Amino acid sequence: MTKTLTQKILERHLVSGEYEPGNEIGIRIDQTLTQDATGTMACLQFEAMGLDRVKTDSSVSFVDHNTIQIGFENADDHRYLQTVAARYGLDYSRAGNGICHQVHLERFGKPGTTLLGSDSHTPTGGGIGQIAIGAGGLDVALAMAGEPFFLTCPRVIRINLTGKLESWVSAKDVILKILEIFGTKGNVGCVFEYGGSGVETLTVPERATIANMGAECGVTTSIFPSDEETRKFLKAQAREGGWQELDADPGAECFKVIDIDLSELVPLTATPHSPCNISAVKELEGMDVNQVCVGSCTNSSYRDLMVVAKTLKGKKVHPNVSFVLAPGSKQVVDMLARNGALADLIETGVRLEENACGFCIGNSQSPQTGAVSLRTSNRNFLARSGTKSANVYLVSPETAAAAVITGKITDPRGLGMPYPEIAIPDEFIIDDSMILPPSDDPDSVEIYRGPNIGEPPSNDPLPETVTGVVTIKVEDNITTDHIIPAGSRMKYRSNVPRYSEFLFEVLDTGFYNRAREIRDSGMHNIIVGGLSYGQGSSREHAALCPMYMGVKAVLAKSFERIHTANLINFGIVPVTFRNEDDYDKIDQGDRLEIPDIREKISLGKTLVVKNATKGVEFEVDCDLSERAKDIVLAGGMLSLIKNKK
Ligand code: MIC
Ligand code: SF4
Repeated sequence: MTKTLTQKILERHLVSGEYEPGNEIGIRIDQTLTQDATGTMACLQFEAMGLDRVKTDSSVSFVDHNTIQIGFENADDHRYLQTVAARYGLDYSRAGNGICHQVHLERFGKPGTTLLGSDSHTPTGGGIGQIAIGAGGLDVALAMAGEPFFLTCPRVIRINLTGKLESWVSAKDVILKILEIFGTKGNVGCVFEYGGSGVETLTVPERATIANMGAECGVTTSIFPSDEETRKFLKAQAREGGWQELDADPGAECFKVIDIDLSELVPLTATPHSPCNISAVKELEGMDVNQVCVGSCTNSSYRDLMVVAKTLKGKKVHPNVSFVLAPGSKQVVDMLARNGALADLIETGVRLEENACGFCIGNSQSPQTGAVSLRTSNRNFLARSGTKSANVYLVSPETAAAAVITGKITDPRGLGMPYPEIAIPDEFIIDDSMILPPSDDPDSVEIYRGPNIGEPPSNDPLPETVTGVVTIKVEDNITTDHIIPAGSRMKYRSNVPRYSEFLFEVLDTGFYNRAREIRDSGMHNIIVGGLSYGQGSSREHAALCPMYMGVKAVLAKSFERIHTANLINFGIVPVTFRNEDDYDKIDQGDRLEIPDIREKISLGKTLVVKNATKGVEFEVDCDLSERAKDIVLAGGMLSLIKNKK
């Protein structure tokens, strides 16, 4: 029987269930990655499991998100993470070493293995033929403890690439095209598997850019074959030993097949405020630009920054533009420093940020009021830049560089200069001194806990009946950035009571006070959402903080994968409208009841929602696996684990 690459790797890692799309399966996780904004909670949860050592082949703890360090909180978190890593057997990539996905690809990723990361862009590893999946911190903590990761066995969408990209068109334009085709919703439970003759024309960093932003479509992951190009990349990273050839069998059956001729693609952009609002750059040409930001885990590789440096060599930043650059890793900067490209960039007038997420997560370089900001990052959700009125356009490094020169949105093909083709170097500069291995004497390591670090909050078992108030009713496409912002608020990630004050801040600053009053009056909070609720990040705080505020159920037209898992892990019931029109039968402030929710979930019976305010009732769905039911009934995974002890 012929198999997709996804099937081959998943089957090799299967520990429970059968490989059949739609089934729940459990897989063994070889590698994990965490980053500081999600990793502190994940490590606290790991510690609570009482193990001596991580059980994976490799677990890496990265510090790349909260590196601005205004106040003591983040530095304390970093120190905590460093000591936990030393004690429990994780490698620790220090602040300054780079963005988790970029560094992981460079120094750790291995074709044919599984990687679980507490960050939604973990699928970047698909660029070297890994099954790399983003998940909530608690799921990653469990994987670190050697537990399987449970997921819906995916349906494989094959994306056949043919042809070769024209000059000034690059990998970002490929994934923006894919976002135009698939959108950000309706792709839950699928994997994008790339193949076809066009694959060999793309280098590993380009493949990684494409795999990275598959996250915006909501797919479980994206994967490329591991071929000679992969070997070349790993060899240049002095890691050729980890290479193996991997591809789908010819003719392997897929859920869907689409063809993309790379030679037909043109420079594209995602316009505000969603990565799937796609336009050709040409159509927006001439629009004034205030800010250009190059970097993020999507486009901060050596290849990307070299294209920008070569395009800008000898030029100056346009007077109306603020040009920001956040390199992906220390290795990338090292390369650019030694070959002179960094000097060229400095000459242009660039504003250099640290090798970290930086502007991408909105904790720095927020643009001016109403700005047009061109960014090579992956998300342009409302207010993510830190400026709610700003309009963020997602573009390739080529399009970004063109705007730095002209001060306007410019199709880079019209720059009238030769295209700087960037080859993968034969050898990258290898210096892992910013990656600290675990301690040889773990028992001697004392875990550092700053005052900002609290215990993960606990939850009660699911009540017999949910009786509550609709604290907020939101529209379609609500992202985790809407639910709980990152940016300057993110420094409270280890302090759930404080961080919860910012819930839904972007949409409705009254949420927190209403939720607190309802919770303190002994009622439950209920959230009502539209289609694709919980898009975007893996941040489990979008479930953990609502749990802390007494939210017991979210009713939505549909949910995104990682957020559903997070809701379940924190004991919040994800309920879907059986009939989407019933969404209109609820308003914010309505009193709802979901009678006998415990019993009905446990027996798999249909749930009914009674709207006492409107005097109507309707049936809803809550399709949970037996495993998920146990978690929700216990009040979340941590309660379930405690009960089992
Ligand atoms: C993001 O890009 O939104 C983040 C910040 O990296 C998140 C993780 C987080 O919120 O800590 C993600 O993508 O999962
Ligand atoms: Fe960091 Fe941005 Fe990538 Fe998230 S998307 S990991 S914030 S660079």
